[in-house]
Amino acid sequence: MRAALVGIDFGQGDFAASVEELNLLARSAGAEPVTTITAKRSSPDAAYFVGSGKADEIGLAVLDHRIEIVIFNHALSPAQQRNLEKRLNIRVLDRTSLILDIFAQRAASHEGKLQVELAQLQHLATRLIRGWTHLERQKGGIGLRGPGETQLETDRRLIGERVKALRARLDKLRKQHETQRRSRGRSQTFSVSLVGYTNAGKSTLFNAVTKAGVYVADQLFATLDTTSRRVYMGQEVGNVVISDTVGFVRELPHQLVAAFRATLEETIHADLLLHVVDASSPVRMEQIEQVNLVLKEIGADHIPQILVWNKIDAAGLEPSVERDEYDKISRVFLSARTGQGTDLLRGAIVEWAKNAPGARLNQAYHVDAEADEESAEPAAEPDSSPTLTHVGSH
Ligand SMILES: Nc1nc2c(ncn2[C@@H]2O[C@H](COP(=O)(O)OP(=O)(O)OP(=O)(O)O)[C@@H](O)[C@H]2O)c(=O)[nH]1
Ligand SMILES: [Mg+2]
Repeated sequence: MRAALVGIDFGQGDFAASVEELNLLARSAGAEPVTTITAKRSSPDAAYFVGSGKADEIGLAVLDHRIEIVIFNHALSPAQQRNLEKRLNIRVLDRTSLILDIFAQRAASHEGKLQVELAQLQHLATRLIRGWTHLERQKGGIGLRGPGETQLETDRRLIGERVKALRARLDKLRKQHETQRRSRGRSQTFSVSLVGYTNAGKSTLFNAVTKAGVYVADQLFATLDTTSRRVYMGQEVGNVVISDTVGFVRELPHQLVAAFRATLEETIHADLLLHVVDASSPVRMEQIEQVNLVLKEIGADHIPQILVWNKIDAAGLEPSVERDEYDKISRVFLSARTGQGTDLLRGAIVEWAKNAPGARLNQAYHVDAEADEESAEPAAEPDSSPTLTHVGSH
């Protein structure tokens, strides 16, 4: 599908990089960007987001390049989207819808699909409701209820019901996760979650460390579902659980963050986050900041992090480890692709796991951990003297 990209420079951040990212997002959604239209503004226009002159320029580009869809690098209000579609006579997509669309295409698991549908419906609902109040105000009089409005009301009610059903099902799944996590908590397995900007190389690193065959691709949001693997890290710490998760992006639609709470549960409850950074990206610092913002939004900003500077092969860096002022490992430089430095990361995980609260217990426990997780009864109360109980029972 031939697409025209529209990016407006409001003088914030790295504009070129953000347009380049829109290009990647569009490609990841299956579109083929053939032209990019940019402009500078101090604030968005209320009616068209861009000025009407710019809108006409977009209209010309649509004809010139036989464009099938126009994609904005911004969140458009329902009115702006409608006005643009009318004026340009073509489908207009905003950044939020684009990301929702990629997620919808990628969702593979039952849970992933439910989460995406919930986010999409919530996105749609705000548009319907706003359209509805707008119509209400316009008509105002008694007896002027047209079939259009009745239809809207029905749509809104149906969406409301579906949202409720989806929430209930996701809630049930969330409780199941909680049960699984609690049983793991009982065995005190140290848990590590890979987080980071989309395309940073989380899945590649996950595969390198766990030998799992998770899908890796040079596209945004290749991973949507959380995959966890138990990895034996040697005598001292026994097993740790490592999870690969969905990537983050600048201005991740908040409906998605909320909907993916269940998927991100592993992250929220991890003992340690491996924050994977594409060291070869010129906007890596901005990406780190964006990831930390999302982590804050899901309540995972208090979990200790190791910054993993990945892709050192592309960045021309050497594998190494950096420590903070408390002598804790804070950064590891490696290449998930070539494997350089992955041993340093294993060492870092072992060191963190050894020093974690409950580490001794895990050590005494690791031999039977696998069997115990399967048979553990759900929602056990925390033990008051876990060390003795667990060591004694084996
Ligand atoms: N040069 C280089 N490329 C890498 C390295 N690690 C990953 N890549 C590439 O980066 C791209 C993204 O890798 P993924 O592992 O899918 O990234 P991800 O963070 O899981 O991405 P999402 O799941 O989409 O959020 C792929 O093309 C990888 O081959 C590395 O160490 N060096
Ligand atoms: Mg991935």
